Amino acid sequence: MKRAKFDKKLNLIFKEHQKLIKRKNKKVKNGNGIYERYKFPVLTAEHTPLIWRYDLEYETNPYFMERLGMNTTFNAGAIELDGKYYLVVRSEGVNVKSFFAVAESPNGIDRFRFWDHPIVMPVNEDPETNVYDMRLTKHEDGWIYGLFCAERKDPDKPDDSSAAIAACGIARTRDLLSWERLDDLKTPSPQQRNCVLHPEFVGGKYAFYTRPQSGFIDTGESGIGWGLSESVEHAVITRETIFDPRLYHTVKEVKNGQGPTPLKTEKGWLHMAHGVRYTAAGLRYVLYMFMTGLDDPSKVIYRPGGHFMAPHGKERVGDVSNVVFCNGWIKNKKDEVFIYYASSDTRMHVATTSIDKLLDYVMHTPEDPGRTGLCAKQRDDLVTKNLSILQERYPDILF
Ligand code: M1P
Repeated sequence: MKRAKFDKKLNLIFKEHQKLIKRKNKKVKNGNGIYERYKFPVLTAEHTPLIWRYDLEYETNPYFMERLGMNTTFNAGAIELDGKYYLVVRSEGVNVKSFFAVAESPNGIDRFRFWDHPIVMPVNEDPETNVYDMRLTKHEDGWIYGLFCAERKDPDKPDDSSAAIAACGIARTRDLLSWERLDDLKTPSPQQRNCVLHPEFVGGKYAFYTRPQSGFIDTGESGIGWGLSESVEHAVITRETIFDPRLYHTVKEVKNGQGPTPLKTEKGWLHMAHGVRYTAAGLRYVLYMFMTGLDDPSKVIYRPGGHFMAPHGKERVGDVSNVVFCNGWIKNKKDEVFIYYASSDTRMHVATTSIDKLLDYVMHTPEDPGRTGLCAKQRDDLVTKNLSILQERYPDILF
């Protein structure tokens, strides 16, 4: 390629990239009344800075090739700071290693722009091979904590090249720019993923949501767990209790995991979680919600039945298809809620709602009664009520 052509291409891709970053998002009309989805993903691999991917020196990249390609941007932690919306994104290169990178937006629904530099997370004495799925917590101790999965090869299974150990890595920051790495969380379980720090002290201790597992893939006796630690710098949980177990023939039949840090409301703590089921097409990940008590954040007080969100349309296809996953949401000063969810381990989306709507959803959606006959009866009761309303007030609608 001639120098002039190289320069032309460089100018063109920067212009195109800028157009993508500045693109306005649009609400999709006629949602389900609970939240609104948006037309465009908020972040894709194409949104990652060109300076992450290309070598812009003509002499060392005469064909203008991507030297370090990006594969996906997904499973982002989220936080609001001084009125701006920040995502700490699981950014995966084509070499399947993830790293964290900050993207910010002025309004939370579009114009997310990655910071120039990715986060080079400090490591402790046993550097991990991969990191992913950060949950951000503004803790009452004044720090912002990021809890994430730190994955290492299982040293006890040298012949199995897929055998891994997942641990909960912990880092803290004040500005998302510089990070202090703390010890990994120690719990009775050999594996941990989907760990989240509760934003308040409980009995003077740091409180963690956990997800113990017997193996990297096998969950064993699993579910969303809870444990307390005296210290966060050297966090150790000696007693871990499961308060939201996986359950036969539900959206969390195979496994589940706490999503983002729960949101405090006057009625209780709002939780988002993911539930996983085996199907003939493989695993299916959906989101579900529940509420825990203000007096005890590990006691479920409302449990709306079924999924809150499932993969929809184009969201169903990606690197790992049929997955929605959420580890970040933001409640702003107006009590609007921005739910950041990833589809199929590939891209980030936003859905918007409000605290009032989520409370209504969580407190008034009937629980899963557990078996088909009771479910049919539950629906039949609603039908009877609605028919009488229609006959009385909207008779013209009936046909
Ligand atoms: O591929 C779907 C998800 O699988 C894992 O989630 P879990 O720990 O619940 O099995 C994680 O690797 C997650 O990042 C991924 O989105």
